[in-house]
Amino acid sequence: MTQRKRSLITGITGQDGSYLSEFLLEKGYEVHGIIRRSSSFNTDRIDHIYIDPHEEKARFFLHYGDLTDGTTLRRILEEIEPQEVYNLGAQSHVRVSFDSPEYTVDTVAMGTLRLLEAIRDYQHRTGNQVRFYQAGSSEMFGKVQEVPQKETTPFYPRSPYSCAKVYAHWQTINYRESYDLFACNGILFNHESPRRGETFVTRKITRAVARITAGLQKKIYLGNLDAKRDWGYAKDYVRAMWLMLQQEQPDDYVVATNETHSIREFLDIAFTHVGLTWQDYVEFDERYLRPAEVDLLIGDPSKTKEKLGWEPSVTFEELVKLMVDSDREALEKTKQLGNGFD
Ligand code: NAP
Ligand code: G4F
Repeated sequence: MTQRKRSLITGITGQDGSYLSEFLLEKGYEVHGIIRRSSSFNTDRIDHIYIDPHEEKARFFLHYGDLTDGTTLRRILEEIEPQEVYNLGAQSHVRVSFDSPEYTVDTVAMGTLRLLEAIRDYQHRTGNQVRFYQAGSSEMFGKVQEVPQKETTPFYPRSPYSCAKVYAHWQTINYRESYDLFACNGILFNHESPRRGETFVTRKITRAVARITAGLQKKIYLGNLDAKRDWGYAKDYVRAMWLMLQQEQPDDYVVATNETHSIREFLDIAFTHVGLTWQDYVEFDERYLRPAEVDLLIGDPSKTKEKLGWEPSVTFEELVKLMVDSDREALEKTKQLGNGFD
């Protein structure tokens, strides 16, 4: 009998970690994830796929650990012996990275280095090959040097978060070239979903639309509405991560839709979808501005399409509407349960 493939995911409780887990389970993998100890539950996004590990059919396992704790990363790696490692863990909020730069860099940059070192030693000691995915970001292009941005576009990071991602990107290439590690960088442009964290602008807007239509909120306070992003659907993007690790050679890939839209356009579709005009509800709050902004992102995914056969399946308009609909349905369910409605 052939053994199941084993994968290890850091950041499994996040948006992408949850979709990637579902994807890998469907492919027949045994999925292991690293979660952080928290004083309250932090597994909302993966609760629906969790099975008691005592059950024979269980293929989904969680391990306590942290990217700032190298010893534990090593221990988990040795114990699980995964063939594929997806490094999705990060303090991933750009604005917050200006408030907590040291912690962000420790997690994003040093965390990646700790994991690469652990894999390097494990591979050397056992001779077992490990394939590594690094969750890189279009934020690395920052003050863009070329439009649209592709794999060869120079980086110009504009936040502690993106500086750390650039470090992780180059360290991943360094380990590939120095130690013959099968290591890939995905350079992913913004990707969203109903599971997107509530403080990222897209989800903040779609949640507000749901709450405004339910009479629970009157205004939404936002920062810069002129920034433009290349927004795709998270479920499509985790498929690209997996495809990268199935190739004959490791490489780096841009994953994007090749379309860009402003926050204003996002607001327009979201509010119009429920028959409202966004200008009646949006207020400015400078608290949401960043010391340095990334004005325009638009990715050229030609290489990814050609080499991985990857295509996005959801348009920008569909994405906005599905997020609004999902937040409205979630609120309706809460209402029926009588929670949060006085
Ligand atoms: P997310 O929803 O913010 O999830 C981040 C995950 O990292 C969570 O599981 C979080 O755990 C975990 N984490 C945070 N600090 C950690 C630490 N010190 N040790 C271990 N785990 C830690 O992010 P996402 O949107 O899924 O993105 C996944 C990855 O792709 C991130 O690396 C992000 O920077 C990168 N990325 C995202 C996008 C995007 O548009 N979504 C685009 C490009 C790149 P808790 O649940 O306990 O907080
Ligand atoms: O939704 P955002 O916070 O996402 P941002 O900064 O583009 O970063 C996300 O995508 C990156 C990929 O490019 C990831 F690497 C990163 O981890 C994260 O997932 O902000 C988008 C834009 C920004 O220009 C911001 O200034 O929206 C603008 N914005 C305006 N008002 C706001 C707000 N952003 C947030 N979060 N909150 C606001 O009230």
